[in-house]
Amino acid sequence: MRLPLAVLAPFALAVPSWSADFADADMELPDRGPWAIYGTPVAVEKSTFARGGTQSLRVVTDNQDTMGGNYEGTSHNLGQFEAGDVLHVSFWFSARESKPIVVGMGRTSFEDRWVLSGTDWTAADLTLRCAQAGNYNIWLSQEGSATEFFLDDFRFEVLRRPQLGTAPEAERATLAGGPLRLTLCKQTGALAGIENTATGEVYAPVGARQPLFGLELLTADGRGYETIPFTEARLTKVDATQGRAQLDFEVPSIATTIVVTIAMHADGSASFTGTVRNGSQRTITAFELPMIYSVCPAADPAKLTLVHPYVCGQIQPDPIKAGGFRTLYPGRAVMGWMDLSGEWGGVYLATHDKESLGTRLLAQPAPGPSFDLSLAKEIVVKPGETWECPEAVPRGA
Ligand SMILES: [Ca+2]
Ligand SMILES: [Ca+2]
Repeated sequence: MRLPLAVLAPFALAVPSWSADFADADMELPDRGPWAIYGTPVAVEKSTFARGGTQSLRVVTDNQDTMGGNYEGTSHNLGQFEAGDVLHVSFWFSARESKPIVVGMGRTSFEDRWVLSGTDWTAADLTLRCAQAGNYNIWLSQEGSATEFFLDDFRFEVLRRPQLGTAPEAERATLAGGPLRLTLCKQTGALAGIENTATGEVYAPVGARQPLFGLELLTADGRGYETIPFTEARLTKVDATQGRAQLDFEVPSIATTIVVTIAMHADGSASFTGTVRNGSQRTITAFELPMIYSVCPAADPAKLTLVHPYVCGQIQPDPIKAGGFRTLYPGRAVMGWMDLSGEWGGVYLATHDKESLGTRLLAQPAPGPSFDLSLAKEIVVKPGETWECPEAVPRGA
């Protein structure tokens, strides 16, 4: 059945909450405030050597009597978050003799770790996607030798995992070519259901709207990156048949348009392609398509298996507990695909890219419990330019 072409009034999803609660971010409190001592540093104290205002935080380590390996320094609580929330911390540091510092983020251990170095005041820009619900911290420490460094002007942003609500039944379109059946929300362009009609499994709940794509841009000052979530995109036109859909979006805040085409195939696969037309004054640095969110291709989530592309394909049993992965291909990953399966099969997601652009692959736990899978291309789309996103293929197997 061919659904009629519909021209929609712009319909925006709820705006995500960016929170910035981070006490003493500018280090101007008179005392140490919320900056905790961790391990056995020599000093964690305020200093008048400041990047902004009149104070910074001075951290001195001696690499002696340290706990948990070589680490010691200062830490700051970030707060309570859910699986799938994205924490973005930026700050400035200055380390004596340009010695590296190590930054960790996580709940009770470094779930991600960065080694930073620079001369004079240097900007740092770190992002962690929470793999589990819990209370998160940031630790700032030495690498493996005594050091002295100064910290100032922190900024903390939280991109909560989107809650997009339910697509009204009258606004759903169903796409299928083989056993993979996708449901789309014709109001928002959100994906709203993934099923395998061969096994009768529901991989992602039908009706529950999930994001389809995301963008990343350079900030206005060119020093950092800003994520534009799917919730900022408005669907302006949709044309859906059973085997194919074209969705036209605009992102008013950055004057950019995006066209996503989905084609369904008899083998149970789907092809996602996109066209991004950058009408903003900033450079677009990444385009994420598709986002295959909230999938659980298993009756028992503990029976999930994740095949991810480290080395020759690593098999991760119980990936909800193990935390999944984020990686870059080519890079640490040697293959541009991943596979999440349960008792009877599952979802395979691959990039088909002749240009071999850098591809970020993500498969990480989400509430439910379930998994969020996505592919993102690292690109440079300058103001006024148009870019064609190579094909990405999810398949129900
Ligand atoms: Ca300051
Ligand atoms: Ca020490």
